[in-house]
Amino acid sequence: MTFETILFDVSSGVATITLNRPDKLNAFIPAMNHDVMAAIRICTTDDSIRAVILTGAGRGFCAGQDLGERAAHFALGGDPPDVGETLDTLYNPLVRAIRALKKPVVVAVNGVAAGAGANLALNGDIVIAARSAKFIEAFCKVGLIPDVGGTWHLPRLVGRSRSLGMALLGHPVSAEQACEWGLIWAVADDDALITEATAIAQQLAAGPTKALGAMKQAFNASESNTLEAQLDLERDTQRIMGQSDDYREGVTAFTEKRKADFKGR
Ligand code: T3D
Repeated sequence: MTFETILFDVSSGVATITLNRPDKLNAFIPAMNHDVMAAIRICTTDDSIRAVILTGAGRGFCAGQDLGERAAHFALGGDPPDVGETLDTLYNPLVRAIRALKKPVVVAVNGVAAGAGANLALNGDIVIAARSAKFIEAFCKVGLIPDVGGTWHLPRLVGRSRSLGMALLGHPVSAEQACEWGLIWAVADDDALITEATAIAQQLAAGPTKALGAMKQAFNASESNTLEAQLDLERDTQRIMGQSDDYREGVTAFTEKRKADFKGR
């Protein structure tokens, strides 16, 4: 399948989605929302894909919504757009799809991540950023609030004071600062980012896919569950995992002192 605004490649069980509007720092136009959504659908249904990388082409990861499109609309005397509708139809489905995908998503933040671009990145399961990358909650500069899950993820990841500081001031946060705060998993040298992200994704793609997907679901559920409810969920999920081929293989490989050969079943 070919796309207009992204690159999509599958190799050794890893699908790589590359946002591809480098001249605009990969800012989102509706076609890009649709393309990313279609790529995630493929990742959902294709059993040969067992991990996903999301990254950007050129020097930026993603500069959020394409403001050029909005500016052109205002310049023509257009009525204010229904931005809520944009979120409902274009961005929120992406957040839901990434979180619901029962395969790990590695986000490789190759450069600046601003506005919706920053918050899209935070929906990844493992976020690794190039040392030169920065995260900007740019919404305050255009009279909006953080969206694409930002008001949900930020306080959970870095606490109220840091998330409000980022949102109210819109200051760039460096990759190293982001990592120190716990906003992201790791920082890589710029020229090593894709190699390191690919190594992580390949490790994940060779893992027990059902268990990794179930881990995502369990951690998602923990965000709103009581401990009692979570203990029940762990029991029920573990009961299912215990029936998987990969559990049998993992235990057998341990006793045979060899590396497990997980098939994702
Ligand atoms: O529908 C809705 O509106 C709701 C959804 C809203 C979600 C949002 O994302 S709101 C926030 C939108 N994003 C921003 O406010 C960020 C805007 N961009 C910037 O502040 C800066 O570009 C950056 C800090 C990200 C990077 O700065 P810098 O100096 O490294 O690059 P630059 O020169 O500003 O940008 C390079 C090019 O990309 C430039 O194009 P040109 O002049 O060379 O033709 C610039 O206009 C373009 N670009 C960057 N961001 C956007 C963009 N074009 C359209 N939309 C953008 N968001």
